[in-house]
Amino acid sequence: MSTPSKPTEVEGVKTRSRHLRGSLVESLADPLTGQIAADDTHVIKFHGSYQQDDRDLREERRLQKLEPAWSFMLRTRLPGGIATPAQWLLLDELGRQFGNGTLRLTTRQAFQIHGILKRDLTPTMQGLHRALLDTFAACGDVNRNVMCHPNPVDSRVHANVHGWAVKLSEHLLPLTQAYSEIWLDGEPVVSEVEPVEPIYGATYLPRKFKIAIAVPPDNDVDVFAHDLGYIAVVDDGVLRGFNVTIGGGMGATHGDASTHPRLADVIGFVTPDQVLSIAEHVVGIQRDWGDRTNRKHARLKYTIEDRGLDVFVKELEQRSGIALAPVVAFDFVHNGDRFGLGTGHDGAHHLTLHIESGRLHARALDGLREIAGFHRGDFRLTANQNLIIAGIVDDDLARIQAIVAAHDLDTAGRQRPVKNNALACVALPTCALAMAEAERALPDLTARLETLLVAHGVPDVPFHFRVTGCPNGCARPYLAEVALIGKAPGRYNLHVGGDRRGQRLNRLHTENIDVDTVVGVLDGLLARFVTERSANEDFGDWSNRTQP
Ligand code: SRM
Ligand code: SF4
Repeated sequence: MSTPSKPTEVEGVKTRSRHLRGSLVESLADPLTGQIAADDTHVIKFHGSYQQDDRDLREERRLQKLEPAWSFMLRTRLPGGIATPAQWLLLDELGRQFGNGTLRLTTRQAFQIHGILKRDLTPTMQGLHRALLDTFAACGDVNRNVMCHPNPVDSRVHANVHGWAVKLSEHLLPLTQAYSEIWLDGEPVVSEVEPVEPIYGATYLPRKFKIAIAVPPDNDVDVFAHDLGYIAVVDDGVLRGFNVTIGGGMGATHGDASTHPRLADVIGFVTPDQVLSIAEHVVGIQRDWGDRTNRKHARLKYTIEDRGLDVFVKELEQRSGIALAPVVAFDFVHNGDRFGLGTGHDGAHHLTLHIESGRLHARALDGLREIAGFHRGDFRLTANQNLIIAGIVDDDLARIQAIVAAHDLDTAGRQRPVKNNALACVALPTCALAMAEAERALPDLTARLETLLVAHGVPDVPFHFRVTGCPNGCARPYLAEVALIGKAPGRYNLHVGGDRRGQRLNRLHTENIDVDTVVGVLDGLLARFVTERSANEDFGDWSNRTQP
């Protein structure tokens, strides 16, 4: 007789954590080490931070018998990725003062500050709070940052849709006071009676949970990669409601066939007043049905596969009391960003800047700080690690453009069809899970692939290229036309065959190859592509059609 599986260790940590407090206060106060207690490394994720060590220095410090170079990454909760100039200035200041001097724009429209020492975590959190920013629930087994198409074109629709991203984020925020207690005022807000978490319960979710809202024809948020998605249905500038998607996810583990990326299913249409209830009950079902015995099998996508989509949807309708209406037809044309200057329906200007891998170094930060000093609109992070300076008034346009040019802020290049659409996850040196380089390898990789395009006479053919340092999928690589997925130092799995709308998963083409071999294999594929492609056929479509 098989014994029932036990809950994972992390479930125990959550149970013991007293609603996400753990022993963080004691860990932060311990001056003898730069790290925190083992249990707290799980608890602190719910507060938006990861303990990391600089992997470039790991071996050297081991030889010197020093503890690893511990530091913390902080990730903001920023629904829809919108920051005011005041918030920008503060993020810039905190990144320079307490971080490693860079800011990182993520694939989920958040800011990350890397390299914060333990003793600087509290002042950084308090600094963010001064700008009305927080990092609560940006990580951990809860609903994360809610993504939303930044829609620089139609501000009426954007304001409405973005409002739903904010409401979803607030509605699904844990109720524990642990965050303000630990980071903000130090006063235990709750001592005798533990707060009740009506949505999450005492052990929160089995695993992370992600929501995105797309506004067709743009699928820049890659809505099918999320646990829960909403596809806006807009008629003549008016938001009618949303098609609902469930069960998307990217993460996989090399050599474990039971793990895999999955595209979400579109299950029906809801009106705006039903949005929060649907989210709450999808989360509730996952809380009750999700696998708490195996974290690799704990995402909603596996719950749906194990129970069956129909069973899940029936349960959702029953719990929410909402009968989903039939799916409304929708059409996505693109999951990238459109660079350069655009003008919205209200006449405001929006400048979309390409930021390679979302990493802002000193020079770019200097330029953006100058702009934030007088800009009267806002800053919008895209799901493709890029930045929109949005809502520029006529009077400021020339000045902003001059600063952008002076600081080489827009790295979108002419004749850079691979670079412009590429994504790379952070990977080394901060990511503990990286098996290969990603962000640091990207410039060389895109340049080599573009050289190939030129050699084959198709220099203008864009292909969506994504690189990750491991199979967890942080740059949503399984949706790219061409992807490299880290296997070992300098070695990758090559995937081909995704589309440019984020609606098809690519497939493994060649396993465990070095970069020279990657270039060689793509050289061969491009040679065939240029002769075999049908009129205007994309590389992803061609490779999906022709490659096994
Ligand atoms: Fe991610 C873990 C970075 C978006 C799937 N991700 C990590 C960690 C925290 C590593 C760790 O657990 O120790 C990475 C921190 C690296 C660093 O030093 O900053 C990390 N993930 C990122 C970011 C910064 C990548 C980027 O270059 O922008 C993205 C931050 C998003 C944010 O602002 O919240 C990021 N991660 C994603 C996405 C894309 C998305 O959500 O649209 C995915 C795939 C979608 C999904 O969740 O299915 C993703 N990250 C993962 C996974 C695999 C989860 C799974 O279901 O198996 C892990 C590993 C884990 O959770 O155990 C992971
Ligand atoms: Fe780290 Fe892997 Fe995510 Fe890249 S894909 S950031 S290597 S966990």
